[in-house]
Amino acid sequence: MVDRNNLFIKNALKLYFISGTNNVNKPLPEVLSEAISGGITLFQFREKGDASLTGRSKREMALKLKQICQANQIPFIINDDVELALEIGADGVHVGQTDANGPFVREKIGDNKILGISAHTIAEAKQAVKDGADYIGVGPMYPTNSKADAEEACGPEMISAMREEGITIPIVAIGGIDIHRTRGIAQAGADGVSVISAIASATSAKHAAEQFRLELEDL
Ligand code: TZP
Ligand code: MG
Repeated sequence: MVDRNNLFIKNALKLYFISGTNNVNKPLPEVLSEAISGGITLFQFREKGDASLTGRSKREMALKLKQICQANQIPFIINDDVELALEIGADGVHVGQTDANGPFVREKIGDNKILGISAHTIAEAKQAVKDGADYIGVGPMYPTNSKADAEEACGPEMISAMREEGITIPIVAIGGIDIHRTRGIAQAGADGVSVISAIASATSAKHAAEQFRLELEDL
């Protein structure tokens, strides 16, 4: 069972690493372990694109990644695949606007798993809150090459606008985030940053994660 109170989630969102096997240049379990030793606070397995794993090989990879997260007390979230999350006992599921809807996912996963929902607009954010999201992922903040069908970049202003509109649930920013963009995003009202390439494509995932943690330290 995972703690779903706001404070726990907000802390876990601080440095949220997302990756699939297509985002890395060496075995994903290795990159995940390095990123954990550098200080990531949450991990999402997001297996997308050409030649991505499916079926049994996807399940085996997910299990391996879950075990690494569990051994290090890092919550483990699966993108989109509710069945897989239930099957292997992940800590939560993240869905986008074109995936299964929030209430359906909440019904399936029950009250003991984290539900994350992507939101690009204030209306989507308000709906996500109603739909039982534990946190929302807001973006893309900046242009990104890591998502084929990404919406137009909205910038950290979208997060400040959501906060002004009374959205108080945990928010993590996503999309084109590097270390230099982290401070402005936190100042706009995000609880943390989520990144794919800044950690997955770094020469050292550990060093990249450490740099983010240093930047986030006093925020
Ligand atoms: N959703 C919005 S942008 C994005 C996702 C999954 C990709 C983020 O990847 P990167 O490499 O950190 O820009
Ligand atoms: Mg999706």
